[in-house]
Amino acid sequence: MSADLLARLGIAAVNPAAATGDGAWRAGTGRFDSVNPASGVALAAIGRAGDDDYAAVLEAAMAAQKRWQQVPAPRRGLFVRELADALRAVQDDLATLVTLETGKIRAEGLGEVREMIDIADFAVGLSRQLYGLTLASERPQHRMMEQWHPLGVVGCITAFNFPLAVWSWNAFIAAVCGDTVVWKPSPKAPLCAIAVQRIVDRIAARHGADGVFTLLLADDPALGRRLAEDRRIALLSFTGASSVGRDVAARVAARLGRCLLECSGNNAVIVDTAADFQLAVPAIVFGAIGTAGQRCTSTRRLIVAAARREELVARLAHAYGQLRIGDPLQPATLMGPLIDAEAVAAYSAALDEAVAAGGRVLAGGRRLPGPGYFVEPALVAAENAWPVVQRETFAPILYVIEYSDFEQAIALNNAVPQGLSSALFTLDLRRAERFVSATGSDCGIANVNLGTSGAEIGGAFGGEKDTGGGREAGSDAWKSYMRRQTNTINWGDALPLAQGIRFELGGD
Ligand code: UN1
Repeated sequence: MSADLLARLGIAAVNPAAATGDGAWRAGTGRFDSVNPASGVALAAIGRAGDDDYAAVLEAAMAAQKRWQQVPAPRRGLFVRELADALRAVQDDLATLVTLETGKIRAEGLGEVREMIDIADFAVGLSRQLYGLTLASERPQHRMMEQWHPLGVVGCITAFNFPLAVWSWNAFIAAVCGDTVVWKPSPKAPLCAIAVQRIVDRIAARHGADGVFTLLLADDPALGRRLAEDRRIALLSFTGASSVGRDVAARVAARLGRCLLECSGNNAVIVDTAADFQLAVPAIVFGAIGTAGQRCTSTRRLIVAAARREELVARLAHAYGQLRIGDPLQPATLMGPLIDAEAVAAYSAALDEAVAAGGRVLAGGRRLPGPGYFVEPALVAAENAWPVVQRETFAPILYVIEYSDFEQAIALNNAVPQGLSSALFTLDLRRAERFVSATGSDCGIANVNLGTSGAEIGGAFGGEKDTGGGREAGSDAWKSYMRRQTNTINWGDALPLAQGIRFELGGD
């Protein structure tokens, strides 16, 4: 069944390493495998992009951008609209591929493709709304305005956990903005990228969009570093761990380039004395175990009012005991595997470290027998200051931390290096507003009575501190993909200077 599906999506037993976006593909040098984390078995082999492939892709992206920036934005939107139609037509197959390659459950695979379609629809509308301001000039007979011009070639480095959606947040917005996009997907999810590039290949030529979306596949970090150091990359969008993001940012900064970072989260849910457990319990469980705890928005810390701790832990432990863990393709499964053996080792190491620090495992916490990289989600009584709690471990571990007064809960929420997402459960209006006020949560996302993950595309997505400060997807995140030009037009017959400066040339 999976061989048929792969063939329908244009995936062979051995696949190429790079696509120049005009329907042509390049074999690369060497190979690596894409592995199904639910079975540990290789799905297909992929070529590894080398120097020549890199050169060819960058050249194609540069040349395409020179043309593409001249296409009117609403017409650029038509390309994205047709991609959205094509995605709708294959959403079932594509969702299954997401599940096969990343192990996320089928409902989440479908959600991922839905997220692509949503951002495509958003980008189509945006293609008619790339507006600038007009401003009042201090000089007579002068007009001042801002224009937003295409930026250039955008590099897009994505992680395995959202192998499609995060690319589409960047790529569809960048494309309507007049940029071209070089994609370097995670080596743990290359087949998803190949399947999407095949769809792009079918559609691009009709829209004059050859080379707008290109692809480079490799399993070594050299390729990412190369993109970071390449002056031709006007913007580098990076999604992944803060430790890598820090290195990417330094390399991009050394050439005074721009980057857009979407790095680690360490997201907390606060459960207040006035919380409605009907909402809080399912939201916490989905936040902590959704995508097997491998979202940057996953709930990692539970900050609970002392008076409600016992009841909440009992309800969560009960829910954890009922979870159906297993084959992510089965509709009844709620949690699939971790991505690989390394992720299982990181899960075990984090639990050991928490226990050594004095933590108590309240539920779950065992590795499950293979094949595949399955673990039980864990609930661990912990303290916020422990180094293991301060770190992002990409696994379904939820640290339970107690608080006595609400101000302390906000302080605990903020007392980690990361600042992506946060949530508060309360029916108390004052506390809800306090949480989202300027001195409340310090995160890019702060929700009330819903969980930390599962953001809609319409909002700007990203976070502060070690999360990197970038904003992607909706709202005015498009501005990162364009360059702003300030224009002042003098339509009079005199040359008044700004700031009232008098500068009169002598003579008569
Ligand atoms: C990520 O994990 O990198 O808000 C992105 C969410 C998803 C996106 C997560 N819409 O959980």
